[in-house]
Amino acid sequence: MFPPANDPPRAHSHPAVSYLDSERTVWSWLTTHDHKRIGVMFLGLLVFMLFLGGVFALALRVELLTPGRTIMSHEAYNRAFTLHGVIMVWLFLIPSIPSSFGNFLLPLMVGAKDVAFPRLNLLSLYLFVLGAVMVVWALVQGGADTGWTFYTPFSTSTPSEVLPVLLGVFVVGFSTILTGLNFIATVHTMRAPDVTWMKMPLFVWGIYGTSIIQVLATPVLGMVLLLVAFERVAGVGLFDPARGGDPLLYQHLFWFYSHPAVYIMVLPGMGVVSELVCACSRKNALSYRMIVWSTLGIAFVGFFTWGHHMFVSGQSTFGVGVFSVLSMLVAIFTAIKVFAWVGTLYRGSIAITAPLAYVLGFIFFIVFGGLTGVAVAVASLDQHWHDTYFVVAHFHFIMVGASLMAFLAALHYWFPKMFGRRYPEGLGVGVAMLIVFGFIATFVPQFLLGNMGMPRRYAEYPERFQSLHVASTAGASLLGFGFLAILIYLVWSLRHGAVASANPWASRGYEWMTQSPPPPHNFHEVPRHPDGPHQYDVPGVPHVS
Ligand code: HEM
Ligand SMILES: [Cu+2]
Repeated sequence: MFPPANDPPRAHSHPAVSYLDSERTVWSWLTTHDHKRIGVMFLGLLVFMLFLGGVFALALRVELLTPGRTIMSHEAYNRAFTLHGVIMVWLFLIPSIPSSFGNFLLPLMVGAKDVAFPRLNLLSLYLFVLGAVMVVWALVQGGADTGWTFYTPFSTSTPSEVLPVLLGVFVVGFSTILTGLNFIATVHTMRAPDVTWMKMPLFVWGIYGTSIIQVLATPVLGMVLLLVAFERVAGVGLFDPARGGDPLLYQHLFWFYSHPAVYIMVLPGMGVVSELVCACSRKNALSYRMIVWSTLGIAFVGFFTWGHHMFVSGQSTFGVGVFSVLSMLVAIFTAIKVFAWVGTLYRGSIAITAPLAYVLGFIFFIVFGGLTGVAVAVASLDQHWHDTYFVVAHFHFIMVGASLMAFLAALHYWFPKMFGRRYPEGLGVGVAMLIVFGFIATFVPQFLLGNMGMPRRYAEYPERFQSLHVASTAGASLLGFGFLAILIYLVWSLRHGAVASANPWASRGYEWMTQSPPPPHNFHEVPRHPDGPHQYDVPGVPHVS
């Protein structure tokens, strides 16, 4: 592939024992304080969650193949889409890139030996496992049927297993907060001398922006979920009007967290893409500063747009107008990033690799997801689209099309660093194309369905919607095949892939300045990099033609 650029001489002459091999017992993994091991364990857990959520997704798509009942009862359908949403949002997307790649890479990228609080990091992992077990336990008990949003008063009155799910998500929230705190402290206190704020890797900026939202917004979610649990158990009237409560209060509190949370899901992916456009095109980031400031802008404005989820809830007309305009501000920040990425790629020396294929998919999907976001932020249009498949398609474009693509880009790009092996590149590119195609086939029909009036969360529908549903299910099965293929060739590559050099992409990032996989203490000496990690226009850096 690429010739090595800044391969450290030591990595070849005296390969030190790697973090994978330093101690081999299960106990040493379970009690480790090494951010790299914790990141790898998170990665394994998250891939399992993605698989579990994916199984429910496919079950839902099979049910929707025919207008009437196909494989499950209405009751089972409600439980399946709830579990799909809960698992995908809280057990996969929210922690996905920060807990796995963030943990593995952030200390390496700031030239540190570990995160600021290594023990707290291990606690985050345990809390995640505890919360996930509670949710999966509820699943075995029959599952909940509230949807991932737990809207009241249904969630406080349905007899399904809501309580363990609420508490499980609450516990996972703690894991998120602790991880965010750890990253903020690490960025503030542990950067190597050359890692100044304005020379910090763009992925680190993405994770930093995300951490701020995690720390500020997640407590609101934790509180409101506890209140729902309290209402269920103690019967006090907080949200249920029959008991004197206010159901809209719930929606405000929930979306005050959950709108910013969509940026928890997408900012890390934006960080990955900002990092990869430079490495894959051999060019400096076009407007590093704009990328940084728009990251912080998104993190800030994201807190003031929650009301766009409540346009049809009886909000004041003035409120609707304010939330509509504020929502559009977010789109401006996103657009700034898109221009910076496209401008970076423009006239770069580009080699088609799997990470680049996912990055291009990401850019395409976030543009469409973002533009349809602006469309639903127009309150008058949202009267028509609210609670239809149009919204389902909008958020899947961003959550799957952008966030998940970025996760896959990261997985391929950093795989050699994490495991010291390469995956088969040609196969990777082929599967990436299958996935992008499967994604388009799955979600474009859903925009059309929504615009024709197909409501979301329904197991049955009029016959005229069937052909589009069949197209969507066909696309989803391609996606399923693609993910399975990735799982198979990456697991194969762990043992049989070609051995990776320290810097197989000829990247300028700090993480490539140590051997692959890195030694337990990351670097033999503090890495120096006066040019910064995104400078490709310096003499001696190889270009790919
Ligand atoms: C950038 C990442 C984004 C993500 C991850 C995202 C995610 C979501 C999600 C999950 C929902 C559905 C919530 C539910 O279950 O009801 C949603 C709905 C919505 N989004 Fe986005 N969104 C993003 C960007 C945007 C942007 C930029 C805008 C506005 C400019 C926007 C406007 C809306 C509106 C108005 C709704 C509510 C539609 C309705 O329920 O009728 N979104 N989004
Ligand atoms: Cu929102």
